[in-house]
Formats: sequence, structure tokens, C-alpha cells
Amino acid sequence: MAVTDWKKSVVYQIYPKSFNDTTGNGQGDINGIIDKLDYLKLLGIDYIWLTPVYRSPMNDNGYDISDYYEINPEFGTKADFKHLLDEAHARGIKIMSDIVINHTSTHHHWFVESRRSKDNPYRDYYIWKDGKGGPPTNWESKFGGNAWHYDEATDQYYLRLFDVTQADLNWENDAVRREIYDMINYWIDFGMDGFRFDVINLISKGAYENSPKEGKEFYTDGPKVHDYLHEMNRATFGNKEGFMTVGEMSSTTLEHCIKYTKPERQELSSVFNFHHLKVDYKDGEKWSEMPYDFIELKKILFSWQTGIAAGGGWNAIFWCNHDQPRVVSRFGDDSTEENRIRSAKMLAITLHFLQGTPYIYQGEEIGMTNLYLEDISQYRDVESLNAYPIMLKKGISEAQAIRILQQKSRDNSRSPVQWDGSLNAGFTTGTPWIDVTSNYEAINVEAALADQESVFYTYQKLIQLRHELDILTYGSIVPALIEHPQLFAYRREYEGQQVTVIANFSNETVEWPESFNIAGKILINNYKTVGQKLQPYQAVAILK
Ligand code: TEU
Repeated sequence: MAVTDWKKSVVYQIYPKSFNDTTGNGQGDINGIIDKLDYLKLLGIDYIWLTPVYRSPMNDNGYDISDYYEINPEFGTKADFKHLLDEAHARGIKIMSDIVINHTSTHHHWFVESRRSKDNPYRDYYIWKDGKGGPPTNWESKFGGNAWHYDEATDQYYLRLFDVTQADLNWENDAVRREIYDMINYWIDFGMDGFRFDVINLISKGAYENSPKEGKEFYTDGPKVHDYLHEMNRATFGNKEGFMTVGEMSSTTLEHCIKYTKPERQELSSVFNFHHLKVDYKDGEKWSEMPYDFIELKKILFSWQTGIAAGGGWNAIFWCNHDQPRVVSRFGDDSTEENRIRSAKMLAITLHFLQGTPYIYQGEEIGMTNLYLEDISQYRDVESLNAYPIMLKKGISEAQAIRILQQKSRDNSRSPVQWDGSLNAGFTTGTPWIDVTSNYEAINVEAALADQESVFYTYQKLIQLRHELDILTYGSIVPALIEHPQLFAYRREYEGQQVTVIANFSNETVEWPESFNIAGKILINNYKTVGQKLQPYQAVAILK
């Protein structure tokens, strides 16, 4: 049953390049998604978030768009895309597409023009500055190196917060904003049901000054970002009933996220923030080795849960996406098959009872693990390939750098979806663009569907519960046992009802805390029974 209230919906993220290949070229495509819609219907999701399928040189797998109005031929045609929308809609599934408007590819014709001369009409579509005996400021790119790239043709630098082939757009320019709103309206008319906006809180740059750190403070949640989002809302999707938007917010704050999502401000419906996914960064450094800090993980998630609710905003809730390692390898336990299954279910239960819109990343629903590539030649991700030499330069050994990539690389979640136990996990008949995870013979969709006890059916059940029980959408959240070293626990409360969630994040049995009354109806449990003690990775939700 399709839900009518967008707040009750569950989103499934598809990274098309790794989803399902129907042409044999080793890369997934739009027709491959159509072929799997019945599977997604069985899972029960409401929306698909499709990462970018527009024309792109694919240096950053589509986050470098060279034409917003065309589909990348590697993925299919516009007719295929229309077909996908129709087939999804016929099954009650909506589609949110990804809009990347902080930057374009340097192959975009705007940039090709812009770089030609200082007086080109497209010059001010991007951010060009004179050097100061070197780059204009010391800001660092998110993908390593200085954020300014020198261009000989006009002896100036352009800003690129990501790869050198991703030039930041100049939102100060009215013409740029108009072009963007026209493009968004084009896709709304095409039949889109929602959008995910890439790094949307970086669009408003403040002063171009040197920073004591990497420069984030000058462009994160910048001075005009709320004005721009409000303007965009009014000019595009704002009056479309039930249209869902989610903004990806880099290094943002709770205060800003309340503003981005408070309905009366007319900006966005919901936000992703990443603070809870930095609990395994040593001193804030992603490329480091550190066991994750469990108590910190809870504290961050809870502060966003209660904070957003108090401010009247709305969270997107998630463990994984195409930029993150696989959650079962990160906060769960993939060391044995038994622990993998238990901990994948535990993580699902812990997340899906929180408040906000839950996101499931392709393969998460069968408990896919990290890819664990062993040699740098096997890596494909531009961020990882930029980071590797930087790590070596810092004195990190090759062996340690690979160990770090095995934990943190974005390629971990970009390996092909494991459909069955046949060659290449049933993803392609050709050579996959990136290696298939070696455990595909045991972990795959076909095997998961055949086993009523598989991780898949836990996700299916959780989606059903979200649709059925209003308390999961509207209930307030009451964190519990925050300092407990092994248990993740909270309550939801709504109209006299209470749901209690308790999960054991450890591989040991743990005493049931005295303050926890277990009377009530068990909504879900990843073990057969509930006893005096919580079993390793046990997670239970109880309704009273
Ligand atoms: O990601 C934004 C971002 O800053 C991170 O999540 C990032 O990918 C980084 O790896 C964290 O270490 C978005 C997209 O999701 C990502 O795939 C793109 O590469 C990026 O924007 C640029 O468009």
C-alpha cells in the first residue's frame, strides 16, 4: 500500500552504476532498475532516490554533470528514464532524483565558455579570482589539495570544493539561479516526485579569506543559503502537494537544519547530516584508523533527534549511502555469518524506530559488507585515489593506507549489488567496472528471499511497521541509557502509546537494565525469544 503522507515514507537509494547491468558493459543502467522494481515493491519502499544519471564524464560517477537536460548514454535514454518513472508509478513507487547544483563538470558548456575569457558572458557563472602569489586562499578541497585551480588561459583561479573537474557555480549571479530553477522545473514537468539536493548548504560563499583550518567556515551554511533555498522553493517545487525534498548538508549545524526544514520557512522537507558518521574519525580526520565511539554515536543521534523535533524540523535517518562504508562492517560485525546477520538486523531495528525519514542504501537490506579491496589498482573512487598519495606523503605506510581505505573508502559501498550466486553476482554478464565483493555466493538477494530469517525480511517488516504505526512517524523520542557502553535504547511516545527499543551493540550477553519493563507486544525481535539477558546483537522493539 502506497502511503499518502510523505512523512511515513521509506526511501531506497539506488546507485545505478552498481545496481543492475542489462547491456553487458559492466555498468548498471536504467533498464536494470526497471527489471528490479518488483523486488523493491516486495521490500515495500515508497521512494527511490536515484543518484545522478545525467550526462557526465563520470569523474565522480555523475556528481560532475556536463548537461542537466540529457541522460548519460551509459545509463540509457530519456525514453528509458520516462519508462522507469511510469513503471515505478504503476507500482506505487515514487522517484526522487539527485540535483547537483553546487558545481558542474568542467565539461559543462557553461564552464567551457566561462574559461575562454574574462569577458565571456558565462564568466560569472563560476567563481574566478586572481592569485595572490599562489592560490587566492588556503582553502582545502574536500577531495584533497588546494580548493582553487589555476587556469592558464586567463591567468586566474576557479573554485572547486570537490574534484578539479567539478567547478563551483556562482550563486550570486541571478542568471545562474534562473537557469537552475528552469532546469528543476523541467524535471518536475517530466514527472519527478522529489529531489535530493547534493551538498546544498555549500552554495552560498561568504568572504574569500584565508582560514586557520580548511576554509569550511566561509562557505558552510553560508550567508545567503536560506534566501536561496526559499527562492528556489518558491520558483520550483514549493507548491507541489506531497513533493519530497532532502538536502545533503555538509558539516552543518542543528540550528541551520531546523531552518532548512521548518515547513513555514518554505525551504526543504528534510535534511541529511553526517555528524554521527564521523565517530570513527581520529581527531576529525577521515583517513585514520580508529574504533568507532559508541557512546558518541548515540549522543549525536539523540541530540539531532530531540533537537530537530523541538525545533519543528525533519531529519532523514540513515546508516549508509554511496559515500559511506557498509554499516554492518562499520558499526556491526561481519566477522562471522551469524554475527553479520544478527548485527545487520540490529542496526536496521535501531535506526528504523527513530524519528525522521528512513533511507536504505542498495544492498543494505541483505546485509552487504565492505568490499575490502587489497590493492590500490582495484580502487575506482576519485576521493580514495586522491587521498592515497596524500596519506603516503604524510608518512603513512602503504599497508596502513590500504587498511584505512578498506575501512573508509567510498568504494566499499559501490561494489555491485549481489543478486545471486552466479558469476559477478548476477550483476553483469560482462566485466564489472569495480570488483564484486568476494562473499557474493553466500550473501545475495536470491538467497535472502529464500530464507524467511534473512536480513531482507527484517527490513520488509520494519517498513510495514512504519506504514502501520503512526507513533513511529509522529511519536516523540525519549533517549535512554545514554552512557551504557553496550546498549542503544530509546522510547517513542504518542497518544498514550509507547514503543521501547533496546539493542545490544556488543557480541556479549548483557543484563536487561532494571529500569526497562519488557511487558507489552513485541513488534520485532531478531531472536526467537526475549529472556533475562539480551543476547549478542539482540534488538527488540515493544509496544505498550
Ligand atoms: O557528497 C558530499 C560530501 O562532502 C561527502 O559525503 C563526501 O563524499 C566525502 O567523501 C566525505 O568524506 C556529495 C555526493 O554524495 C558525493 O558522492 C559527491 O562526490 C560530492 O557530493 C560532490 O558532488
